[in-house]
Formats: sequence, C-alpha cells, structure tokens
Amino acid sequence: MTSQSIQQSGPVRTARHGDVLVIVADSPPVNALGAAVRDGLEAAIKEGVADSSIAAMVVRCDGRTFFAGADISEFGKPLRGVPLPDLVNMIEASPTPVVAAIHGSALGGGCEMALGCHYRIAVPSAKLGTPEVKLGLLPGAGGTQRLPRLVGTGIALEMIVLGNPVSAQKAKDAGLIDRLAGENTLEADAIAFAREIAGKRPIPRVRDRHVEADAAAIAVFRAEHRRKLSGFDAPEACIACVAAAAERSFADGLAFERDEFMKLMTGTQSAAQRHIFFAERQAAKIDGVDPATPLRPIAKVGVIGAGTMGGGIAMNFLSAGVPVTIVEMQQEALERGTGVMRRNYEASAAKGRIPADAPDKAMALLTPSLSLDALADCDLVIEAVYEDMSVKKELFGKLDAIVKPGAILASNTSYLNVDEIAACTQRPQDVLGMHFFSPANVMKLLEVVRGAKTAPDVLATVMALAKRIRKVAVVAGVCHGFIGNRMLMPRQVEANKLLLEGATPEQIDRVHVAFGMPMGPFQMADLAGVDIGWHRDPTRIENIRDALAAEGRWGQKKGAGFYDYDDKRRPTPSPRVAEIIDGFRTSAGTKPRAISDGEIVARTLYTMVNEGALILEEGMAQRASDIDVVWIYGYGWPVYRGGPMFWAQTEGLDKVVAGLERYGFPVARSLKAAAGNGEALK
Ligand code: T1G
Repeated sequence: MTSQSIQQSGPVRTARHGDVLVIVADSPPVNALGAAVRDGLEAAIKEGVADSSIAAMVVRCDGRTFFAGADISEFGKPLRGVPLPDLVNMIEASPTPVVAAIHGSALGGGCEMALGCHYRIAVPSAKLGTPEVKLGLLPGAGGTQRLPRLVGTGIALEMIVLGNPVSAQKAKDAGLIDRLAGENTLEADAIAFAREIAGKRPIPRVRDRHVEADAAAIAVFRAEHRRKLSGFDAPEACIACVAAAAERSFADGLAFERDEFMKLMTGTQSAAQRHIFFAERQAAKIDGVDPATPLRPIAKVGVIGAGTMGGGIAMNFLSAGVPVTIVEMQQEALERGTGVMRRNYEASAAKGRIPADAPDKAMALLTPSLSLDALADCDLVIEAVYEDMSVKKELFGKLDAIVKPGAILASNTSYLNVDEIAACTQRPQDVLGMHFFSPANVMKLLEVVRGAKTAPDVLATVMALAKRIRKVAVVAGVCHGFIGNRMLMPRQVEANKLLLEGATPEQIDRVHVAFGMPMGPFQMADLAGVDIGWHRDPTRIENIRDALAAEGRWGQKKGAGFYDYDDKRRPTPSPRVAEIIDGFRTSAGTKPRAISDGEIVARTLYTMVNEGALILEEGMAQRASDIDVVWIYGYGWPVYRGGPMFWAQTEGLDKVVAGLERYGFPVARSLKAAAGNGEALK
C-alpha cells in the first residue's frame, strides 16, 4: 500500500496508508517530548480525528527510539506548547483508535503516551519504563493512574518506584502491550494491527479500567525496598500515587498525581537528580578535543596484576566481550586471581543477574599468562600492580619495549604522578591513568587521568571505551589523588582531628550517614582496611591509625578496626579504640569537648567543597559537575543532593565560606568570589 504524505508539523509528519493514518515523530536524539513534538502530535491527532475516512491511527518515531520521555531540558522553564498530560488525555479521548508502535525505549512521558493510546505494539527488543523516580520525580502525565490499571499494583510499583524498564516480552505478559511486532517490520505490523482493531467497539481506554486496592502489596514493597529508598522524597510520592489509582476516581487520581508531581518538581532533590542526569553525560565530553576525533581500535586488552583490582578491571572488559590477557608474576597468584573472577561471575549468574552461560563466555575470552611478552598484541594495557612509583616506573619501561606501536599504556594508580610514569617510556603520548574504584567490576566511576603529553585521540579512545564497559568516566588532571581521593584527604584529616578534640568515630560516621552517605569515614576505613597505606612498622606510632594497625585492628577483615565486629561483621563502638584516642588526647594535652554535628559537617564536608574549588582553579577537573559525578559514582554521595559542588550551591556558598572561615580554613579564591557574586562554581 503506498503512503501519501499529508502533513508535516515541525518534527511530526503524517502519512495515509489507506484508512490508517501513520503519525511519525522525528526529533533526534531520543524523540524527547519537547514542545514542538507535542504540538506536532496534537495537530496530527486532530487531523486524524477530523478525517472520517481514517479508521485508525498509528503513532511511531523515527530514529533509535520511541519517545524517551518529556524533554528534561525544558523543566524549570516557562511551559510552551500543549502540556503532555493534556495531549495524553486528548489521544485517549479520540473517537478513532490510536495504536502506539514502540521500538527502542518508551520511557517516562513516552510510556505515558503509549498508555494514552488504545493499543500498544512493540518490537521484541523494545523496553518500556517509567524512570522518573531516578530524576526525583514521578510519572506526571497520568502514568501513576493508568499503569496500575493496566498491569496491577505490584508491577506498577516495581516500574514506577524503582524506575527500571521492562522488556517487551515482560510488558506483553503483564498486559502493558497487546502485541509483539517483527523486529524489522514495526510499521507494517502496526498498520495491519490498526486495521484489525479499527472497527472494534468500545474503544479500550485505560482510564475505564479498574485496579483493586492492594495494601498488602504496598506494605511488602515498602519493607523490601526501605533501605534503598531511604532519604529520597520521590519514591514515597510514587507509592502514594499508585495507591491513589485504586482508592480514588481517575479524575481525582490525576489531580493527586499532579499535586505530588509539582511538589517534587519544585524540590531540591529533583533539581539535584536532574543535574546529575546531565552532568553524567557532560562528563563524557572532553574540552578541546573534537568529538569526531578518530579513535584507536581496542580489540584486545592486557591487564597486569590479577589481584582484587586487576581481576575486577579484567572483568569489565570480558563482560563487554573484549578479550583480555591477564599477567601475573607467580602461577599461584594467577590461578587465585582467575579463580576469583570465575567465582564472581558464577555468583552473579546464581543470582540471575547475568545469563547462566555468561561465566563460561566471559572466561573463554581470558588468556592468563606469566609473561609480559603475552601483551605484545594488546591495543591497551592496564597495570594494576603494587602502588609504588618505582615498581610502576620499571614496569612501564619494560612494557614500552614489548607492546606494539600505538598501543595505549594505562596505570590504575590511585594517587601517583602519571607524567612521571609516562616519562619512563618512549611513548608518553600513549600513556594515561585509568583509575578504577574497588570493586572495579562493580563501581561505575572511572577517573581518566590526562597526562601532560597524553594525545587527544588516546584520551578520546579511553573515554569512549569507558562507555563500552558501562563506566561513567571523568577526565582528571595529574595531581595527588586526582579528583575524588584528593577531596577525601581534607575529610580524613579533619575527621581524625575531630577525634582528638572530642568527637567519636560513631558520632562522625552517624553525621555522614544521616547526610546520606552509605557510610562514614571510619566505617569506610574499616571496610577498605585500616592497614591500607600503613607503613607496616608497628613500632612507629604517629597517629590513631598507626596505633590501630600496630595492634592488628585492620578493620572488618580482622574483626576489629575503629569498631569491634561480631561474627556477622556487625559493628559496635570499641572501648579499646576510645582508650587509644584518649591516650593521644592526653599526649597532646587536649581536653575533649562536646562537638556539634554542624561542626562535623563544616569541617569534613565544606572542606571537600573547598578542595573541589581548588581542583577547578588548577584545571584538574574540566567542570564543577564532573566533580559531582566523581562523588556520586565513586563514593556513593547521595544523588538527591547532586554531588558536593551542587550541594554547596543549595547549602549556600556564603554559608559554606562562613563555615570554613569560622573553623580557620583558607577559602579557595574562586569559592570566595562565587559566594560574593552569588554565582555558581563552574
Ligand atoms: N530529555 C532531554 N534530553 C534527553 C532525554 C530527555 N528525556 N533523554 C536523553 N536525552 C539526551 C541526553 O542528555 C543526551 O544528550 C542524548 O539525549 C543521548 O542520551 C512527564 C516528567 C533514552 C535510554 O528519564 O534514559 O518523562 O549529551 O547519552 O545512552 O512523566 O537517554 O548527546 O547532548 O543517555 O543511548 C523521563 C532519560 C523523563 C529517560 C538513551 N525519561 N534518558 O540512552 O543516550 S521525565 C527519562 C535515558 C518524564 C513525564 C516525566 C537515555 C536513553 P547529549 P544518552 P543513550
């Protein structure tokens, strides 16, 4: 059947296929439902309704995906165009049936658009979801009222409160879609389906369906996810809206949803979470490097060191289908490391997180070796050996002679000077840092450390590779600790000083956990290991950490660190640690005083912001939002606070500066200037 193009309204066009009107939106990159798209859709639907020869309509998108949601960049700005809820209601009220034809991801407002349609068809690879909660919001175009009516309270809670998409098959099984199309025949199948349902009456409207109240499902859901949702405003609002779908009329439910949506939209949490959404994507952009820079092909990766870090690093590439050669110096260490990797995969498979055959597939791509020569054909080699400059310098000298020209050499160092390491090779332009965070196969952050001589294409290649291995990469400059660990230092210094002045580990940790961090500085030390970075001389006791390490209080792994632990690793405040701290206070002649939570925040968190401002002044981070991304994805900073630099804005830079000055800290010039001018740190 030939089509006849009738109308183009901005990014939306229509084409008649006999008695079916196909409405096509084309608004790259993700067909976000911005004002022009909404107005175009409104015009197209009105055209179809007004034409009595049209028996049914199909709505679909060009490009890689169905509507991926409202246009987030429009939020916080004056509304233009037809509001999305009104558009969805208009479609649902149409006397001519409308079929949503879905490919890619129908997300947020896109899923709500589909719910307003009368039928839904999708290709098998499509996903449908309502991820608004990840932006600190809730589906605000009727999704909280329509989705429960279509799939029931239980699945609606999973989709709306956790924000995870479902596959087309799961959507079909749940009744969210009516039919699966051929992967490559969506439009034709949708037109055929439209003809099939064109004469059916009554036209099915989701709003006419009923959902039974299910308080038990809600109670079970809340209990199961309490920990993960704590601190966030949006999840509870989502749950209340899903409950309203069963308790109120559709109209009242919509009104309730609208009220709850506006409360969230105007709150700081959503602003923070939307900030991180864009910040994460902005971090992938490298200032001064053409996005079209040709990348070096990375077909094979070498990893040196099969310990915790090396094994975790290797797993990232194996999971992405990239062959890895992993090198250790001793057979026993090599076997232990590869054994840990396999067990990690098998544990994930046992939990259903990866397919049952994934462990074998991944490990089949791994080539263990005891010789650096095995790295000769690798396109990228990452070292994860002992954190010692002389060891790394010697290794890079050897690698320089072994690996092929054009291969990239990366160090996983957490602190050390990448330029010094690069200088041990004849190819400093091919050298950079790739700082993974432990456990490397789990943590999403990757600090990509740009050396003074790192070539632009090398940097662009590694930044692109990060996305391929599902990491969030941030460009860092060469300085001690780069971005994240550098900001950790003032926090650690002040936390230990506060102990000497009268605070306790549990008080400081409690303040940080109440702030939203997954754990406080001392809980983190016990988890990572109090002995990390210790000089290993038990007779040399210069600070509290040395004293703990000297008597074997190395943290959770030893059953004792800053806390005492039972056999289930549950922590309790340690009288022995209190004794040690008192000893240092006495030696220093310090009389312990009561310390307020506010002082702890100022001295451990404001100082981090101050260090972040210095990092920006020195060009060690490209932008303030990059620093936020580092702390969200590398250290678990609560996303609803938007990262340290965003949080400082919401706290008030003048308040941060006043706090720093009150406790005697030299305030970064840029921070003081921004506070004075009422501007944001860039
Ligand atoms: N609005 C505006 N821009 C968006 C966008 C959106 N919804 N989604 C993506 N972009 C931009 C993104 O910033 C990037 O821009 C480019 O598109 C490619 O994105 C009323 C209120 C769809 C799975 O939360 O999950 O609907 O950096 O790099 O990896 O109830 O984008 O190129 O300049 O992520 O292939 C709900 C968010 C909105 C979905 C594709 N929808 N997007 O992933 O590409 S709120 C969402 C995504 C809402 C209603 C409520 C992903 C993707 P640039 P990308 P990708």
